[in-house]
Amino acid sequence: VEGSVKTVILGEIIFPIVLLIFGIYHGFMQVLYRAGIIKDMSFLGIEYYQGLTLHGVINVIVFTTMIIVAFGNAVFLYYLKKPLRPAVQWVSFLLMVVGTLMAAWAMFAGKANVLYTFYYPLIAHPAFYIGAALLLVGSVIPLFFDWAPNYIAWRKEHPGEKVPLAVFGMLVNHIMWVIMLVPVVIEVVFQLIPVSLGLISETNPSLSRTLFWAFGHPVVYFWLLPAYVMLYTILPKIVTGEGKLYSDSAARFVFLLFVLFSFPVGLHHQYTEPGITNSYKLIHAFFTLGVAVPSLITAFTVAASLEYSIKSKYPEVRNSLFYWWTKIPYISLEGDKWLVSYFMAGLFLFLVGGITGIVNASYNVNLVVHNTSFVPGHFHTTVGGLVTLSFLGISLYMVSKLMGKDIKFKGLAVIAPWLWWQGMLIFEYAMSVAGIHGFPRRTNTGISYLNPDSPLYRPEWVGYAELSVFAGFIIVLGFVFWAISFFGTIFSPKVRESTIEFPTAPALHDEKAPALNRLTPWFIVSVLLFVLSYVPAIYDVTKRGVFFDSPGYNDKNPTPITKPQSAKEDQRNTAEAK
Ligand code: HAS
Ligand code: HEM
Repeated sequence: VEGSVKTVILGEIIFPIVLLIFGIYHGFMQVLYRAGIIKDMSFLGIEYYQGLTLHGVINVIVFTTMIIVAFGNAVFLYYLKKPLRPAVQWVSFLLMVVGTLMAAWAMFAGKANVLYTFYYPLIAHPAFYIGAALLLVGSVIPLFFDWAPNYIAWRKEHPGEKVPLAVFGMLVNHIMWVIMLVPVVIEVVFQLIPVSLGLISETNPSLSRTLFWAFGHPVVYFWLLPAYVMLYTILPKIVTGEGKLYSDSAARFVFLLFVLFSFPVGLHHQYTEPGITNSYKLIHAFFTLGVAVPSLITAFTVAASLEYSIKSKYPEVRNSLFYWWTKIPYISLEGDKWLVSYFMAGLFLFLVGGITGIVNASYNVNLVVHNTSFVPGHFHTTVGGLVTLSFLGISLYMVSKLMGKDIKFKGLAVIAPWLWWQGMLIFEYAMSVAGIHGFPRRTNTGISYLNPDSPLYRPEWVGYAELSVFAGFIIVLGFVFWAISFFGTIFSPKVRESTIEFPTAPALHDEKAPALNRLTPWFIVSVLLFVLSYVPAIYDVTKRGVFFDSPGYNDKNPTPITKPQSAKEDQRNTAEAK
């Protein structure tokens, strides 16, 4: 790979990773605030909710989106062997960078303390929303102008052949991305930007939350599926050097099940909201349990691929039930095996993330854990676990290939994911157990519940908060090890031609399954399910029951920052009466 497309892909990796340093820093600040080690509303000029917003937005909106686009570009380039268009790539990259910088300005200037979920009635500076919109627009451009045309051309040239699995997964994922953006774009364009610009003074917060979560849960699968692509294509190969994926059809079926079940689930974030009828929430609860199924199939297929590959290479463990686990190269410097550490550490974390996800999803059990630290415990082992580890691993891999450099400080790069795994596991334990005992999320507990001088003091939470500081320290250490290897590699001399290639496992079972290669029917059913599952909820929050518009608020003051409509109307009525 040469020329400007290479520069763009490298930019899509290095730019968000530089920002991730701030993102991780603010994660560490969070544990310090919550344990009362920082007993203040701000630190070094950054306020508590400002830091929490920076942490969430950088880590799960900017970092994930840009790495997914970079990985997608590399996947399409390598597997389809068709060039990407430099103009398309530059427009996409620059939109993402400019958008991110606009949103970053608003956040750093303290004008967007609205958290990464940014739904109403919290309201930010317009630069935050417009910046986020540019980032999202930039991220879909490669799909329309590079990936889809190349995919169509490839299919014409290879009639009857299956498109490579990695391309299939990334394509499905990005089409899902475009669909899930629809509700959040409606929210941003018709509710948030108009209020933020002062064009309207009130809007409906229940509607805003419902539109946000119609995007906010599917988006977790947008983060997850690229990691699954790596688990299906790369991991089985590198675990022994000549391993195989257990079943190609199972992998494709998994991606298609996500197409069906990722959308009708958002109400599981709103179980506690009185404005939506319970039975619709229950329907979303059932679909949520349904969306766990493709992950259970993945657990089976990945484990079967590992078992098959290890047992083929080491006949001495062929008859063992569990002993073959010991042959997995958890820590190995040989060839590409260092990447195994990232995937295995991620998988072990995801097992916990899956269990806690099912706890969250179980309607009545959710009432115990909702809005407690149980929830951040859950998602630091999903998006902060498997997803981040896979993305860190693949970023290091792609940078070394694209720049033609050897991986430097490989020893640190191999230990890093295990430190991350250990830290996140402890963090998850501390947050989840404390959460079951009521420890709240999104709260500066150091100046309230964990402050012995406060009437709110809850000593039973102190130990868990302190344990999460210890965990945070281990995770940060893991990140530093990774960063030394990453930047060491970038600044080392070039030793070979720049290229992009991915180790790819052939499939053991590779049947032709035409139904799994036609995307359109799956997406039609998916959109229908999405719309049908949301019609009653949207009706509830706009037309039925208790619904009303509200003025906007910021995080500092419980008084409205936009003028209430009713006051304006009152004035007009009074004026008319006069
Ligand atoms: Fe979640 C809240 C339910 C998956 C992220 N989730 C969140 C939030 C985030 C998030 C960010 O139902 C917080 C939003 C906020 O700020 O309020 N989640 C689920 C369920 C799943 C799930 C049922 N979540 C994810 C993934 C995420 C993510 C993936 C990011 C990438 N989540 C919820 C619910 C809430 C929620 C409620 C709202 C809570 C509330 O009250 O606010 C499922 O998709 C999980 C399925 C996963 C599995 C695990 C399979 C295991 C595998 C590993 C196998 C290991 C192997 C190793 C093979 C069933 C694949 C073998 C090793 C050998 C040696 C052999
Ligand atoms: C929130 C710690 C890394 C995503 C938090 C919170 C803490 C924390 C303590 C606040 C919980 C609350 O009060 O609700 C850390 C530490 C990290 C780390 C110590 C590593 C050193 C990550 C990573 C990701 C991530 C890698 C994702 C890629 C999030 C998100 C939130 C969050 C989305 C929610 C923000 C919100 O509620 O608005 N983190 N985190 N974190 N973290 Fe992390």
